[in-house]
Amino acid sequence: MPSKKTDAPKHSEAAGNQSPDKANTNAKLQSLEADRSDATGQALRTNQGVRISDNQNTLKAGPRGPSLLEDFIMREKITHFDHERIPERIVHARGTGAHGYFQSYGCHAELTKAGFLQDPEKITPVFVRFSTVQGPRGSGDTVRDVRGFAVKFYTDEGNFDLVGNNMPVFFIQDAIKFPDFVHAVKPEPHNEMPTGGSAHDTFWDFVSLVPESAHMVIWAMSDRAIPRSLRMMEGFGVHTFRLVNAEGVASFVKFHWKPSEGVHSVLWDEAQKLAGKDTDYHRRDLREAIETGHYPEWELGVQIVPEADEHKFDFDLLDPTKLIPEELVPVTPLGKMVLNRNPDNFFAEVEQVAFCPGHIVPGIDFTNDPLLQGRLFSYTDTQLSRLGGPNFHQIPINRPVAPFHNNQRDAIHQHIVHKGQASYEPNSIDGGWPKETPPGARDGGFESYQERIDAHKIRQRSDSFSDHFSQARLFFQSMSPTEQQHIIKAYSFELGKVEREAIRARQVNEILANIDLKLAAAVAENLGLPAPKAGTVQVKGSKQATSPTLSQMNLPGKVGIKGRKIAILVANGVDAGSVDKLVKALEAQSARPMLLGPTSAPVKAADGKQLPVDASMEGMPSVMFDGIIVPAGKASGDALAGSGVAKHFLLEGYKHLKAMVLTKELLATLGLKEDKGLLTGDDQKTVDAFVKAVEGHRVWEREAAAEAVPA
Ligand code: HDD
Repeated sequence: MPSKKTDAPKHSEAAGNQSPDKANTNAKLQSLEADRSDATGQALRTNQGVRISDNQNTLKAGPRGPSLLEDFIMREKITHFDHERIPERIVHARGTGAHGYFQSYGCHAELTKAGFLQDPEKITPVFVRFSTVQGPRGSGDTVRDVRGFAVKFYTDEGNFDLVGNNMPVFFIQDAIKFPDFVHAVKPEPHNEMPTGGSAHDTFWDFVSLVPESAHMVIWAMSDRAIPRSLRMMEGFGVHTFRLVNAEGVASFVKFHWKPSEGVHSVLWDEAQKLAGKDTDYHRRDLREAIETGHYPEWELGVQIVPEADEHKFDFDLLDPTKLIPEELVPVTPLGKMVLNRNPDNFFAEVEQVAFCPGHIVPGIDFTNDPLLQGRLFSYTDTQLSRLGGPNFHQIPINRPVAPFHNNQRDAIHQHIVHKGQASYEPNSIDGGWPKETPPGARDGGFESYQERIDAHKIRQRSDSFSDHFSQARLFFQSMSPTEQQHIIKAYSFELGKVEREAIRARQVNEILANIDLKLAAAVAENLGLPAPKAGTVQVKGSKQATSPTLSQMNLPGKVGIKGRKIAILVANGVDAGSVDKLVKALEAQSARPMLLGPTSAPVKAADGKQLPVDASMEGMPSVMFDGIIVPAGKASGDALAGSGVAKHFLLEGYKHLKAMVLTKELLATLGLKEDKGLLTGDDQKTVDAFVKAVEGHRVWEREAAAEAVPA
């Protein structure tokens, strides 16, 4: 579909040049194409378009006789089925995605000439895929792992893929180590265990031998690795990129996504339970949030470093194991992204979407970060085996909205019927089309930033990449005491699963001791190892002691309890008025209240009316909720107090530090004490306090008291 007229169009397909008959035929063909994706009202047919009369029985010689080879209908169906699976992603296989849009806050022309960042009126479609890293396609959502955060911007100047993670640094500095790292973290080759996690010998063997991983590993041992929701994660482009303006002036930037719902995590015990009780927890959460109109939003921002300041930091901007503390360079907001449409078909969209950090548009450019440089090769390469050939850009989810004409031809799965005689350039036969566009301020062809390079060809790591512990220390010291305890427990849990004592000891003595001696001592104690007295290297130390924005306790949301799931436990005899009041109050806050009964059957309220429930307490256990309420009603309160399932639900919610409203009687039965987030009553004051507690995500003050409650 050429968009420009040729000088001498020999094979023009512009509608204006077509005969009415041809236009008619084309319209008919297009409507046939549309019919293929929507089967409503359509007859069942073979792939060749033949109507099928019997989809239940193979063609046989008699009702009890052998099947006949000539049954082309059965053969076609089974053959297609036999080839339904494609290779899963080598990493980030488990994921989910959503459509949405990006809108710039204003014109950022001083920074970049990228068209989608010039005009606040412009809506750029996006597709986002979130993922875990280690586990296969069917693995659990809530495992301890890094989360992928990949965004495809379908800009009118071409696709821009920002293929990041929910952590701002990476495990290794050079792409040549990526296969080693991935082999170490993946399930072990002899037994294919564990699925989805890093608590095993090969991972800890590798990271304890590769100190550059220390910073990323401590992020992975923090609560960031067990997010409450994909909606509640920050995203990071990780590498330093360049933005280039129309004058050719470049700035270094780090990309950030800031979620409007804040940065929140589940507790480790919840994460483990959820992995069994709802393997699809994050997938479901995102889908339901969009379905119910609670659209997740992120602000895209950049930390900007002028070219002249490249060497002003005590770390190298090209080192992907380093972040720029936000206190040194604040994040400048550029625009916002809203996810507002679920995919229609998981395979076609989420499974087939193909990201690549090399997909950039004019106004954005790379740096010499050796990890980024290797990624530029790897992603397209992997699609060749995953998606079967070099035409994966023609799959609908990958297709740019910008036109893409060139002289690349043929290859497997070619969907475009290229017209014209010339598939080379220059040509005179097809008027010379398609032609190059000279670089220019706007609408120019892509031009690489003209960085001057004068160097020897060598295999060598820069000295400026050699400090591996300062920022890991900065991270640990920036955590709240609660977060520090979670990190200690995570290292202890993971290393506790490592069978070889030498690996445990190496991690404690040669890595943790260089990060923080208190951290090392606490983990050593939990593993029954002697506490190290000193680190093994001289750590330069960061210029700043703490960076508050690293602690997610300092990253609350801006949208109250929007989209938070609240369980309302009901049983026969519940006060329907109390339930109604609570539901309305929560819906007014854009939360998602759900009624849970002893079974999925409706309960009989005190006024005799039937009250339908959304699920049973067993079907939707407490780990799926952000807050729990027991409404008024003597008989229903007694029923819950007599139910082991209900008591477990409530105690578990208490243990997981959730905001709760109970009746006074239930509070006494469970032997719990009121606290900032454990309330009684159903008046407005109680509801307000409950909402505030949910907004705070967890009642951290309760942590010590909750320790004594059995899991
Ligand atoms: Fe990667 C997938 C993020 C380093 C090679 N990577 C992949 C995805 C994300 C990231 C989010 C999933 C994309 C999707 O949803 O389809 N990767 C990162 C980040 C990195 C990183 C933030 C470091 C800063 N990756 C990295 C290196 C290499 C790769 C150094 C290879 C040299 N990554 C791949 C891959 C994958 C991939 C093998 C697997 C599936 C795919 O690309 O499409 O090519």
